Amino acid sequence: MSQKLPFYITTAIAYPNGVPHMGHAYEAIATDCIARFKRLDGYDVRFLTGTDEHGIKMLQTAQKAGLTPRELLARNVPRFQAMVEAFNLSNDDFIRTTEERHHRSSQAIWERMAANGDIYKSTYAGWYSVRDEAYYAEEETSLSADGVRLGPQGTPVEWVEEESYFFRLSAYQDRLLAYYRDNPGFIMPEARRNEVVSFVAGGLQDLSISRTTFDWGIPVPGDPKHIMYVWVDALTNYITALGYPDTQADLFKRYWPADVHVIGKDIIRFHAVYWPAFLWSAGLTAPKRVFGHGFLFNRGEKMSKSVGNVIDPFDLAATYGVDAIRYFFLREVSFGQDGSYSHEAIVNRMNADLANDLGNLAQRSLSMVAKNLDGAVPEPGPLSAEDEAMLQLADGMLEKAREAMETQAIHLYLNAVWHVVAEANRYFAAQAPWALRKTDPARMATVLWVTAEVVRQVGILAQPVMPKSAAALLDLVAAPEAERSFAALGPAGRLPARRILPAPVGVFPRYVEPEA
Ligand code: ME8
Repeated sequence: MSQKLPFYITTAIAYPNGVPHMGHAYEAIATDCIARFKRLDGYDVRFLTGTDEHGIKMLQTAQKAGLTPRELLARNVPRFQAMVEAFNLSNDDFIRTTEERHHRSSQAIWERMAANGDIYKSTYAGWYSVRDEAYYAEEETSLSADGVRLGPQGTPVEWVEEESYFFRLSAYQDRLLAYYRDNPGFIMPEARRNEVVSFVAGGLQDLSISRTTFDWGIPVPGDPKHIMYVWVDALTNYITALGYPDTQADLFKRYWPADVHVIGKDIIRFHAVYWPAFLWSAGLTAPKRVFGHGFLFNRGEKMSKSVGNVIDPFDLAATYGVDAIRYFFLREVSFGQDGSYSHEAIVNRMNADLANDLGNLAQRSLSMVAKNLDGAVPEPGPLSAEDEAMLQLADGMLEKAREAMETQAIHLYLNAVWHVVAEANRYFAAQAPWALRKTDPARMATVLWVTAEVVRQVGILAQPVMPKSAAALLDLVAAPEAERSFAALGPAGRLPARRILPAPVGVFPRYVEPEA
């Protein structure tokens, strides 16, 4: 077995009651960036994504379209799988909750929770939001101006009264609070943690975990008139994919507990309250971290089908390119905060950060190597204070990036890398190697070597965010496959003199507005 440290990371599993929207793609891209970063940093990474296919929302959407739930899935799930391809995700597995392995696993966790005395039968009478697939206490709901009762996320709730199994969530209040206290990094970012702590400290009600009025779900073991509440089955996906209920399975032993569940802020309660309690009840350990990212808005407005501003991620990728979109969202939005996007903002990042700052730096320096040095990496002469300072900055990127990624601060990792890109542009302009060509060719060679070395290191560190373009950048400095991980950063991987470089080609296209 690998000597590498394991790292297990997951996205939420999306409801395929519609096609994927940019919020889904955003979560997937961010999680992929973290997974790739950890892989390049020497971890044995397992990355899971998938689809959440049960529940009354799926059933109602299918009925409205005159379809069975399975027909609706056949229509939409391939779109989520296509999104995985289109955005170049590096997931190791794609779980669908209608799979047999998942039914087995969900029934097993139920049986373990029941055996632990945490499940009992009673009657549920209370509010339910189909859109959120969530039960809410009366005091969490309110009446809208037109008399509709709404849950805390603004979605309509309906009154439900039926026989139901309950999970003894109330019994876990103290243990949850102790877990939050002893593991301050469990819920990130901090605003989300405070929200959860005050919810739990306010007192926990037992949770209704089965329904009898529809049958699109996983039957309760021994009482198939009941189907499981969709969130019991949904959360279990994270262990199904590791082989649960076989806790001796290689994957389970190696990767559980998860290092990070990346999810949106609207579903933090399920992950940070219900999920650890279910796991403890079943005799398993809680995940190490739940990271609740923010919501994306289109020009500051919430995406909604009725407003007609839902952006198709496939359209965005086709218009600007996959890597440009990945870069834009991860650089522009502080991970954990809400973010907004617009055509102008995307074009600005593409042209300023990518085409100008990074693309031109590579193009200008490497085309001088091609023209003046027959495409061979020069032997650097004695290094000036400016050269040393530039190299030191480049060598320092990894530490800053790592520190940022310890807390999933993807934007800070990218800031650290692009700060070096900006400094390298300043260095290149100040050293003016084109002017040295005649006056001091040895000095020109040194400046070109330093710049190419910075391009090499930036190329390595840009791989998690822009896998294809960064690979193309590394091709330009002829980096061998074995020297593209973080182990090749810093002095260890310095660009060797006399390496022959290919003719430089542009890697980052400038966005040009199509003719009206
Ligand atoms: O919640 N911006 O599925 P889902 C950013 N099946 N993220 C967004 C977003 C937006 N505008 N809209 C949604 C579910 N998301 C459950 C999850 S996990 C065991 C079960 C995020 O399709 C959302 O926060 O409604 C969630 O993390 C993910 O997309 C899937 O949302």
